[in-house]
Amino acid sequence: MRTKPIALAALLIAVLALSVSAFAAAPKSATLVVRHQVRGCHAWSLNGGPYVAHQVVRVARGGSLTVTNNDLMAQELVKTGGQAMTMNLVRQSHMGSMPMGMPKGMAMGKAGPYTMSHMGATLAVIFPRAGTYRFKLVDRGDYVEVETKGADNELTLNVVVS
Ligand SMILES: [Cu+2]
Repeated sequence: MRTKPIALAALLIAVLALSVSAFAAAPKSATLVVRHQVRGCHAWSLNGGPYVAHQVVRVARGGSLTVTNNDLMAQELVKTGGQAMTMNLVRQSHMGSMPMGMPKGMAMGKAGPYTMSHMGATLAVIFPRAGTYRFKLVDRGDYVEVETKGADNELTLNVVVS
């Protein structure tokens, strides 16, 4: 049987679609930066984008997300859904020599070992499995008294790993 031109066209479209999806593969890494602001106290930016309260991040399986805390308070990234992944504090060396001492409101009993507890503290999260992961950022206490306007933002994050 002779292949009809329409079938060839469909095949061509399928091949094109495949190559397009290959180009659109999830990136190997992403970067979030947390900053302090008067309204809402804090917000975060994905890969240099706008500062907002909720972020959706896409990374490839085995990829990593780096979170840097430039807020005026300690912050802890807490997982609220999804499979196991690994966290590592990659910049926490100022911990012992932090001039302002431990954050005033920081409850060490509550704060986990991966709390980013100084300005510039950076956390690396690695996602070995595909799926959707949910996180929230939990305020673990100000380094100094901070005045803000309005209710504090609740920072939330979905990471889609494919
Ligand atoms: Cu803040």
